[in-house]
Amino acid sequence: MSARFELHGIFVSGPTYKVGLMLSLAGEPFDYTHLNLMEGEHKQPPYLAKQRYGQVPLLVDRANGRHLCQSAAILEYLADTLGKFGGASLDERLQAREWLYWDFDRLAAPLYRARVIKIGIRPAPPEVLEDCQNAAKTALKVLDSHLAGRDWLVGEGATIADIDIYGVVAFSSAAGIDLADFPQIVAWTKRVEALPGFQPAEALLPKTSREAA
Ligand SMILES: N[C@@H](CCC(=O)N[C@@H](CS)C(=O)NCC(=O)O)C(=O)O
Repeated sequence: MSARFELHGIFVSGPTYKVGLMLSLAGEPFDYTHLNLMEGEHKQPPYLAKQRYGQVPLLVDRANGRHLCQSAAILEYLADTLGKFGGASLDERLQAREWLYWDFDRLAAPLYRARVIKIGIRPAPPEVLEDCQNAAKTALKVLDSHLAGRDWLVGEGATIADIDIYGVVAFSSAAGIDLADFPQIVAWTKRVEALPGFQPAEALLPKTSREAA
């Protein structure tokens, strides 16, 4: 029998990793479909019919035929449908959502831009790289301060806020940012990595398609 979920993505994609990580932490096996972004597979009509933005990730829920886009919205969907990592109360749920918005507003974009410049996908002058790294570090400082004296971003356990933001922070070093300057974040990443079902990006997102084990 095939797995309930099918994740479409590419191994370099932080947003794809977030969704793979959520599924793995929730104990949900998933089929993985590798998309060749270099060849523009994500802009072809068959894919656009399922993912209107022409991006990865795309999550297919075979239990009901839903095609889900936008990693943060997918995390909320999975929290709702699987009953995991959604927060223990309405207040926690709302706070987790705040962090998802904050991530996209302040952290994910500059860190992603620094990473693609650094690894040579989108060449840019050194001052542009520095601007992106500085913006990401400003956001990381906010995160580091928030984590002082607490184990998780919201409440007493891991939520989709932790999963979402871990999926960005995990690529800091590839963006040329040293997390040693953010000790609370380093301690928190270790807590995330100790969760049952945790797997790093390279284990969850192979370079070719793969069926659930
Ligand atoms: N806000 C979206 C961002 C997705 C995104 O930026 N995906 C990138 C790969 S990491 C992509 O598909 N890029 C190709 C494109 O935009 O054409 C999400 O969180 O799902």
